[in-house]
Amino acid sequence: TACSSKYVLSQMHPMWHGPLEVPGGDHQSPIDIAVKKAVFDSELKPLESSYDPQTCQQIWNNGYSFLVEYDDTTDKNTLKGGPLQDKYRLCQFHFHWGESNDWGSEHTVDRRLFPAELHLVHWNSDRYTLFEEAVMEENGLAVIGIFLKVGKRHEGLQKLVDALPAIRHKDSVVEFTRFDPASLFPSNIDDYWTYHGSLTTPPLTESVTWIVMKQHIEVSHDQLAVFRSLLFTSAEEEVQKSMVNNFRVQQPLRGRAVRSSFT
Ligand code: SG5
Ligand code: ZN
Repeated sequence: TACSSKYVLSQMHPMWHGPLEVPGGDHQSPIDIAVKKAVFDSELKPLESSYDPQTCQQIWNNGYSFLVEYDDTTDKNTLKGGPLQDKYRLCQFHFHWGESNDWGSEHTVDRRLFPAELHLVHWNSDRYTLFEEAVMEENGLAVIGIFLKVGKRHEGLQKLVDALPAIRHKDSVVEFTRFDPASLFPSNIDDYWTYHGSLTTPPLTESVTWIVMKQHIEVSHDQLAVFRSLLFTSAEEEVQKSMVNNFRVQQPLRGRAVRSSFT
């Protein structure tokens, strides 16, 4: 499989605080989506998601981003359809953002950067029993990517924003309940791009079917400012570092196809 490739590359990354040995491959993420080069595929079905807000458990600062985690021991939050052959289970969602509104997303569209990007991470529960197992396998994960643009305040996002001051430092966790991840979807989820890629943080395994929404959501500048008040550092560290620019640099497409569900 793609993730078994053994060669290693060294790269500098804002989040990873220095050069890091990471497994390399030909199917890395994120990428630039060139709209005119994407190939329309009439076989791509609409996505079908079904989420239970009661399964939302906690929110934590893991030193890369903040994650909202769901109980994934049963099939209560599922994603199927779209480009997917199997049923996938939601385990967490998180964001990537910049220090200013001029950049912050991981994917770009015709080289256009967005101030932030939401990732909803799902694992294949038809074929695997644990997230940790799925992470290593082709078709193990499906991640939905949604771009954020600055505009009107987002009502659904505000409950999250209100919880952030409690997890300002790395490794802080608080209970977070009854949150519907679908409240962060754009109104049209039928139009998307899809391609095979990788996680954008270690372990960077090439196990991800990426589904990137064409339509963005709008959030206010003030809401993003609260994201930027989080810290990469733990409470014990002397020099505190703002959690900003927590995105990976773009990776070469290397002949991969990006398909679109729309013309
Ligand atoms: C994996 O990739 C990581 C997440 C990481 C996303 O899902 O999970 C693991 O490696 C656990 C075995 O990290 C964690 O959940 C911390 C334990 O998410 C982040 O680090 C937040 C940025 C990254 O996924 S992504 O490709 O969608 N960006
Ligand atoms: Zn991510």
